[in-house]
Amino acid sequence: MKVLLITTPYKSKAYRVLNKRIPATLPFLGIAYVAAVLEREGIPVRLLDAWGRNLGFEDIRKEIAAFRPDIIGITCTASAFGVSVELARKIKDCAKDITIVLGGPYVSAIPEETLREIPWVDVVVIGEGEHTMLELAQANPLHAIKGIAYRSGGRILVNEPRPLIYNLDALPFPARNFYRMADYRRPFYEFHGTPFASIVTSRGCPFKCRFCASHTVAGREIRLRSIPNIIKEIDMLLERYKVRFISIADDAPVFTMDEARLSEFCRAIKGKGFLWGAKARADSINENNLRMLRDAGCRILEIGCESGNPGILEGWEKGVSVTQIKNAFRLMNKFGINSVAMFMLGAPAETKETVLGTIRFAKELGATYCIARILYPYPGTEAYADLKAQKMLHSKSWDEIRYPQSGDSILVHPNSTTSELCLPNLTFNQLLRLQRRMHRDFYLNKRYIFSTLSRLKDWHAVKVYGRLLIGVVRFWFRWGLQ
Ligand code: B12
Ligand code: SF4
Repeated sequence: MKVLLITTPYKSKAYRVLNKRIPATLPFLGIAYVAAVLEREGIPVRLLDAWGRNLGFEDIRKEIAAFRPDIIGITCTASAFGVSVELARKIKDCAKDITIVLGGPYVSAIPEETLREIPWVDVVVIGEGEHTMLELAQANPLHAIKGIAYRSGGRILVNEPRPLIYNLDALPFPARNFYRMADYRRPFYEFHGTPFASIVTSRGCPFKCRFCASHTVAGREIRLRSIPNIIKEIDMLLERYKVRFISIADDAPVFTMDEARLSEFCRAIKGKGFLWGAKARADSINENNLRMLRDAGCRILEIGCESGNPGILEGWEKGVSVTQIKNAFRLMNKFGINSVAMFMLGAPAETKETVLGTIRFAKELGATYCIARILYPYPGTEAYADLKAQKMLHSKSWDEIRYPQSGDSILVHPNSTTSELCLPNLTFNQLLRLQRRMHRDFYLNKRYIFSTLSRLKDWHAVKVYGRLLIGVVRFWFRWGLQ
């Protein structure tokens, strides 16, 4: 059977405009892994990167008419869900015979509900999709395919789970040949315009942060690729795509916590001449691994700080303290590694005072960038279950949670977060205002501006940073302040 895979396009004009100034961030590797396995097994497959290429339905329709697939698979994260569903409906309207398959973290957590609510979707793939999609494409009987939910005789059936993929080295590299890799450029100004790519070196995270949905696909068991296998992919990226910056997209803890593996990795890439970044937990940062990272070309680390309030941090059960966070940023500054401090506002116990405390905390860290998001209670997470149980999600919010309207990044488009998150001490609009205040206070203060200016070493950097700044300010004024 012929398979067309699609990454979900943006919906709102606002994001498309912003996207012209700030290029697409990271390509979707999950669906590209699915495409790679199908390709290897001889299934006729195409992957249309509607997200990265900013495509609309008309472009997608043309691709369908040209390729005439039997199955269309669409990837689904929470923020893109509404758009994926709408796209699926439009496809079904013009081609009833095509089997529509949804996959990805969001639908993996709610497969039955997805099929119940959305009659034009035929199959939901639960969890890792490579082998499940292959069996669908090989036309195996549905009842025999592990890891799917599907319709049969007016009923919705959920098959037994598909076991996790343990031998990650046995997978082909993601089918980046379907992406216009040149369109993916590093947005941060230090590496702005640098051809870049992302890789995943492991799957699964053993931690149990209550807000995190990673486990809905990857589970809680760490599975590692071998270093030689990773190096082979990196060499290919350097040669074929002339990549100069690599983002390691693994879940935070795995990459920096296993020091022996990290050291093997750092030794293996020395001299290859590319720069890279990764995510890390604050409790995994120490002088020893920062030295290794810096010497091996690591230039930026993303740290999930979540909150500057010890009680809130504890409530998320992240297992990281404010002291460890402060220490991590102090050390990253000492070793000259750029940092992104990621925060999440809107814990059940959040008050105006706790957010203001978090803002002060963020400013003290001396991070290179700060990103504050508002909690999105993803189905499948403890946060979702807790908020539901405590009636902090309005009853009608179920719809909104399943159909967030913007289809864009929650980070920059506040309307894509459910407006039904209903905390005892803060209204949703108050949270939005505090989120804006956090960004404003972090970036528009003398200390930050001075330290940023001192890092602008050439005219190119000034131009790039200026354009980026104008783009963001315009965006916030036109769309962010509704
Ligand atoms: C890199 C990354 C990004 C990148 C790339 C996006 C991407 N989807 O790959 C960028 C920076 C763009 C990004 C953005 C966002 N992300 Co993100 N991201 C990740 C991260 C860290 C790794 C993704 C990855 O490559 N995983 C490895 C691959 C192998 O797994 P996978 O992508 O899940 O794909 C497998 C299955 O899901 C399935 N599958 C996926 N698509 C399809 C399609 C079909 C048809 C089939 C059959 C199967 C299938 O098969 C794949 C192979 O096994 C994950 C965390 C994680 N561990 O997954 C979060 C994660 C996916 N992101 C998340 C979120 C929330 C976002 C944002 C909304 C953040 C924001 N506030 O802006 C945006 C949404 C963007 C969008 N339009 O969808 C959540 C999703 C939660 C949810 N329930 O939806 C995750 C799980 C993190 C978390 N803390 O919970 N993200
Ligand atoms: S937030 Fe990070 S450390 Fe916590 S469970 Fe998710 S991936 Fe693991």
